[in-house]
Amino acid sequence: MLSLVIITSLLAFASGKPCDAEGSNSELLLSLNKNLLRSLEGQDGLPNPSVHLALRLSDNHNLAKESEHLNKLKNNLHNDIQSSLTNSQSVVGLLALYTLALKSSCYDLNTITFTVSEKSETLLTHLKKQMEQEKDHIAFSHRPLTNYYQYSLGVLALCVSGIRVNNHVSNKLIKAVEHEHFKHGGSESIDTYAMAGMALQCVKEAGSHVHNAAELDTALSKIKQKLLASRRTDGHLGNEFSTGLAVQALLAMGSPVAEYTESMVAMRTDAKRNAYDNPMAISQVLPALHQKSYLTVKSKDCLNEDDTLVLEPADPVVVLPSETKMAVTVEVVTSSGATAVYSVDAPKGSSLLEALELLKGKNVGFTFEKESSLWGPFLSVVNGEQARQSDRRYWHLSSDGTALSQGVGDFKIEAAQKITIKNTTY
Ligand code: B12
Repeated sequence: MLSLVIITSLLAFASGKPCDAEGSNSELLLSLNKNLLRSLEGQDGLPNPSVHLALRLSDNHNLAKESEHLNKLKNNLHNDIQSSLTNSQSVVGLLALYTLALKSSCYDLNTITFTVSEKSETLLTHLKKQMEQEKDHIAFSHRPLTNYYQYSLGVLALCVSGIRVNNHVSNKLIKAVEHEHFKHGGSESIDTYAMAGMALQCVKEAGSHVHNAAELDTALSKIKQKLLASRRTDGHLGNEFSTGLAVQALLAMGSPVAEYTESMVAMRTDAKRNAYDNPMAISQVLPALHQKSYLTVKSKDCLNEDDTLVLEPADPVVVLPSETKMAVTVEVVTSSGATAVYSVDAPKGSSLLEALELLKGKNVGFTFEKESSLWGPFLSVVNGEQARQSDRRYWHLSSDGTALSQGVGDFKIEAAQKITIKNTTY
């Protein structure tokens, strides 16, 4: 027995990975995997295709729960997309995530159809058509109808499904990389560079982009350079929430391990301090921690899969509002520049959403509305003024002058502060 322990320790030492570190990493992966699986249970609203994709890219599975979720996607998400298509809305990102989710479950994509104007066509045909519309919109106004993140998702989903991506469509993405058009609010969108990287890497590997092979390579090198240049001293690429996608892109591009080791460590540290409690955040980080990218969906065969992931019954957690109150000043800046200032005392640890609800309840003139999205509640109307996607405007959130990296549902009030909600163009 003793000799076995010594041999195991020696082997671990020789491979440079101490046993307990490796053990605790796989425990961490398992716990993130379980959290993601558990998120399916309390899910109100639409089933999340990004969560499905991440569950399917994991090493451990609960095949019954995954197949139940697949059915929900095929019903509820399908119906939602159907009504958007009927209303001629651009839903290229959702169509792409739905495609990736189905493909990750090895589902026959040709059997999925939508009917518009009494004509039934497959999911992939609709995705192709929406990408054409997005491309035409870029040609006309230099930006997609949605955004370049969704445009990249569209290219990626078509490509991993074995569809030859129209050269004009991929060229628009290549040009956007060249002209650095990937912005999130005022700063560079590392998430978008990452998604574009995976999409263009897939196009390169498909070998269909022969005419502009050199331009494609230049775009890929530029993306890689952008991702690496975004590395912070703590190892994150961009911020906590873009690191998962950025590492996925580096993996897809075949980067050497040394280029993403620090970022892996940063993500594990985040996971240990429960920074990823939003299922959407876990869904983008978990594949990277499994050393996989969305590109691996292409070769997924769904054979001989593990089926050992079980959820222990969760202890009911009752969170009582804290007795300690934090003074929050809320400043609203409308599109005309008019400013209104309010104050509210919010329990320490409450979400910004809860604080805003308290403020609304004080009947001092502050009102707001939210829309649901895959990331949670998105603030859409404040004091009766809507910041609309169609006008390229949104309500930007900041605390004491620093942009929030989370939305109203996730950001917690831990200290007294001034929250600014500003109607901003993008
Ligand atoms: C594009 C984008 C935007 C655009 C969306 C409009 C558009 N048409 O382009 C704009 C610039 C408006 C935006 C705003 C914000 N964003 Co943003 N956004 C993205 C990005 C790059 C892609 C989203 C997307 O299209 N997904 C694909 C589609 C299929 O999914 P979807 O859920 O249907 O998409 C919609 C929602 O995601 C929503 N949305 C966009 N951002 C956010 C942020 C939050 C918190 C919520 C709830 C919803 C939301 O807009 C999308 C389009 O309609 C993601 C990157 C990522 N990794 O996901 C960041 C991302 C989601 N955004 C983020 C943040 C922090 C914000 C802001 C809170 C920034 C701020 N300080 O104000 C605000 C939202 C404030 C509010 N009003 O509630 C973070 C969220 C992290 C987190 N833990 O919650 C991300 C992950 C970027 C990052 N790495 O930091 N965003």
